[in-house]
Amino acid sequence: MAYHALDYYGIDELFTHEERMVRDTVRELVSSRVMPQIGKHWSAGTFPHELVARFGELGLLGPSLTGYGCAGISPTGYGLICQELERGDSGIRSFVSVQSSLVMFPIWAFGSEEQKQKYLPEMAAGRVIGCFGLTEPDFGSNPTGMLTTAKRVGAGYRITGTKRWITNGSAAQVALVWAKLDGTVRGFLVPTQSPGFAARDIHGKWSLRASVTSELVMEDCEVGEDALLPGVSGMRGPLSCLSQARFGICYGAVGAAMACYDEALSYAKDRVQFSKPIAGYQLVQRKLVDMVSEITKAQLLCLQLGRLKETNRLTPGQISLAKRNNVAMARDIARDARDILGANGVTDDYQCGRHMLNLESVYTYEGTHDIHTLIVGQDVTGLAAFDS
Ligand code: TGC
Ligand code: FAD
Repeated sequence: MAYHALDYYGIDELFTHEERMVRDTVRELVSSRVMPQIGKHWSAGTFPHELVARFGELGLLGPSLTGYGCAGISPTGYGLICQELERGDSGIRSFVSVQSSLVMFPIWAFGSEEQKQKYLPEMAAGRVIGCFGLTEPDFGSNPTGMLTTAKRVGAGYRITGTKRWITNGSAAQVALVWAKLDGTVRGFLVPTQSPGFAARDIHGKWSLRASVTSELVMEDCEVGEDALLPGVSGMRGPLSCLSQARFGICYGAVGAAMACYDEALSYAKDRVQFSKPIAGYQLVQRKLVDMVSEITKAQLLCLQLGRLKETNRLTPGQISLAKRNNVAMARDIARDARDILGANGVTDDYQCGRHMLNLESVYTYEGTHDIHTLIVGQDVTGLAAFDS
């Protein structure tokens, strides 16, 4: 089925020529390379690794970073890349979010010159894959409580602990592991071949099936002095990375919603029940119009989010508000699209069921919907409601 991207308010004209070019390139890539095979990968629970080199060639990895082989496009351009990739599948966008925002960004922002030279050009080309280890089995929404520790030994560090739910975990050559060194959270670039490091995949997911999700186990894992990210300490380190990735997710969720709307509209125009296509019935039109309304609002939110970021005015609270709104919006639209498709909507002949299940993970990761409620709640009231 040809894809018709919803743009009810002509928002397209508010993007720069370069942003439109990048978006159209990724849209075409998703149509030609992702859509024909994503259903198969999702069913098999495999990630399409063959796409990674192409992402590198097109400059989609770390795209808004400058230097070191990165494309240096605008934050809005990065957002549009996420939108288009998630139109294909949330797992594909996750790969790019983790590589770009959660691993390349902190190396670029907090790494030594040697670390930047060593990792960034290889990661931009897709020859080295990274993962981001923050969450632990008992510390998800509250990563500050992490148990993973690093101790100084000789000319390096010994890391001990377990990270869980780590995207790209077993596919990565380098893991950015957050661990407490003398009680303070620090970032360590751990080569995954290091002695004492193991990545075990988590199976049985009914969401983000076309994405690698792993547990990282570090038992006296020894790394060199050069593994420590020198430029940041405390929770500001991982939370700064999350701000970058959440920004991309705000756009990505819109892409998933646009895919579901497009499928539902096309199906409703074709599917005849009683005397006419179901698109001609008021109740179905109400669902489609609600989708147009919510997607259009989310697109405008994203546009302003990008412009605020480009002028260094974007706050974590504003990102949380958009992550919370846009992912919930996409999750609702995926479910309504599935409803419009009737029984066909529960089969993998159509994509809305896959998006619906993927969006359950997106609703939870990078801060759950409720945690983002509390972040914005704290921002507007000045009172934190996370604890007690
Ligand atoms: P808090 O005491 O408020 O702040 C600690 C320090 O961090 C600073 N800060 C931020 N800096 C940059 N960006 C942000 N968004 C920031 N938020 C806070 C803050 O100014 C302070 O700095 P300093 O210098 O004064 O020390 O933070 P807290 O430790 O109490 O945390 C509160 C809370 C609940 C908001 C935080 O823990 C949180 O966001 N929890 C949710 C956990 C989460 O989102 N995990 C995601 C794991 S990664 C993932 O899911 C990847 S999915 C794969 C994919 O992306 O596709
Ligand atoms: P919990 O924190 O146990 O939350 C469970 C429920 O309790 C939620 O509804 C939550 O909103 C609620 N809750 C928690 N605290 C409060 C509170 N104070 N007030 C009110 N309600 C509360 N992590 C990484 O570090 N790197 C990755 O690459 C990564 N990839 C992921 C990929 C997938 C597919 C998934 C599913 C997760 C991934 N995660 C990753 C982990 C993700 O960030 C966590 O799952 C998320 O932060 C939530 O933590 P949790 O699952 O432990 O849930």
